Amino acid sequence: MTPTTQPTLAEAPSASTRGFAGEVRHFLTQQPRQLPSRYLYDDVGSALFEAICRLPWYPLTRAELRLLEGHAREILGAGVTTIVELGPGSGAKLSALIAGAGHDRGRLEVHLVDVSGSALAQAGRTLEGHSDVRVVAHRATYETGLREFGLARSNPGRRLALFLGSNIGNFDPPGRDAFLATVRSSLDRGDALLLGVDLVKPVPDLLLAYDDPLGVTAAFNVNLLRRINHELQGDFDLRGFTHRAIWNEEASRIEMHLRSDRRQRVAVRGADLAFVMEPGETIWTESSYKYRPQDIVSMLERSGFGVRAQWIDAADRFALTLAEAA
Ligand code: AVJ
Repeated sequence: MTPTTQPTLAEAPSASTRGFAGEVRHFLTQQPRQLPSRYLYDDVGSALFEAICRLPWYPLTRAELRLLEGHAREILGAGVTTIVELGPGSGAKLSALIAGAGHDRGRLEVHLVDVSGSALAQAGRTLEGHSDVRVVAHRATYETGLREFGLARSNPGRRLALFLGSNIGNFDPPGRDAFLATVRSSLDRGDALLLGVDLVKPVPDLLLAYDDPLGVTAAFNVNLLRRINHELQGDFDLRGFTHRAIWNEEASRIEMHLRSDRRQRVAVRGADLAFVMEPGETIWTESSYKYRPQDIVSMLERSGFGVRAQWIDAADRFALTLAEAA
């Protein structure tokens, strides 16, 4: 996809619906049944996720914002002229980082990579208020967006890649390492990566963050079935499934599942799929890996980075790690 200066607003083409159908078919017929977590974020899912970020039981977003504001000068100092953010969401964090760096920073070129046109449009609007910031939107996957960014070496100076919100937690370890290698290859030696990662913390805190008493996370999870019903002519009974969050100690991850309350038949016409779910059988919809600070240093070093700084929010157990491409 070609970089454009205007965020794109067009809706996903039908090719992506076919991709969705194929993936739904593939993953729902695995044992255990599963669905890729990136499909949680349609319009309703994105709104529910924004609500989750404001819940008292999900402190991750606020902790990260405090760290970004508190260390903005160290992060954006040292001659950064170009930023690429993978999955900018509303653009609020990047905006806080830029504001926190104050007025002595120079011009910035900011590349935003997201598959969602509406996220790009929103982030573009959020950044409009900053002077001397040029925004380039890439409506693309992380891999494609990074490749475009790596090729578009228009600006001299250091580049900084941002991967925030503990989104890296959704990757399993092999996927995570492949992703970090892709990021590294889009950067030159001396460029930087800022990684926001949620840390291992007491299990009751983790469970509350992913199974909140208001049921917002449950709605976020069940919405994936509603999306399948809506986009792929499915007939999931939304009241026939219960949200489950479990801590998998061995794998160091929270898992979200949708548990079938009874034996029930499910058909998804648009994915050419029909199956029976047994009582208690689950669909695994998300993994959210939690790390220890030293794990983050190690994974970055294995992927061709040297860690320059690591800031930790002691209360909410969240880490921001600044690394340099070696
Ligand atoms: C956006 C993937 C970082 O794993 O904490 C929030 C998504 N899932 N509540 C996370 C999420 C349930 C979130 N990430």
